[in-house]
Amino acid sequence: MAAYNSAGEPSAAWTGRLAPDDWASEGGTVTVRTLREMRGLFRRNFEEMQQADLSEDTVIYRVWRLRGDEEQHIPEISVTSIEPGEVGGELFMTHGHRHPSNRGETYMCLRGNGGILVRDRSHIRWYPMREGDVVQLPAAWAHRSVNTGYRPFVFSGHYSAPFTVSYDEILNAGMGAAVMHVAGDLYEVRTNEGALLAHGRR
Ligand code: S6P
Ligand code: ZN
Repeated sequence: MAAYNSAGEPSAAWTGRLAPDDWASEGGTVTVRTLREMRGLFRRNFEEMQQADLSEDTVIYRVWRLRGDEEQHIPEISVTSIEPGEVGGELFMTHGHRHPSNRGETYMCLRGNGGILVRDRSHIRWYPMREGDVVQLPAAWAHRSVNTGYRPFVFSGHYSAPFTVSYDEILNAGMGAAVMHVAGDLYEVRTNEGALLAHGRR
């Protein structure tokens, strides 16, 4: 984005608008992730899910992104909405990724209840979020968001342009922990080795 047009006048700002109830969007792009695209990420294997009658077309989350600009240091903004639900007890979540080494990110919860699972080498942490909570993530931390509630969990993410993240590491090695609905209103965050990291109410 050039700050000035060819006549030397300030150019128009980029604008966008998202209506998160129906995902009507002006500007920006909307990406929909279904269970089909989450193959291999939930603990329960895909064949079991199909037997459990969870359609491959089940929407897990949607992401709206409005571009930023690297040269002008305009950060990108995204809004993600994760549906409520679970797969074999594991609560609906995003794929998860890591950013390039010099780019962290700020998250803010707009609606609902959820949290962010983060991992840096063998350190795994859980940050629960409800409306108004902000979490700032250093670049080295891989992160995945999880809806722990009964309504959509909606949050914004703010990061340097352009959007370039690495998904392979999470696909191959996971986050090292899972957020499970255990009984009633309770959820637990447990490492792959079974240690309890956190628990809370949905
Ligand atoms: C980008 C930011 C979010 C996620 C979005 C979906 O840095 O963290 O916009 O991209 O929540 O998650 P994922 O793991 O599918 O990219
Ligand atoms: Zn991110």
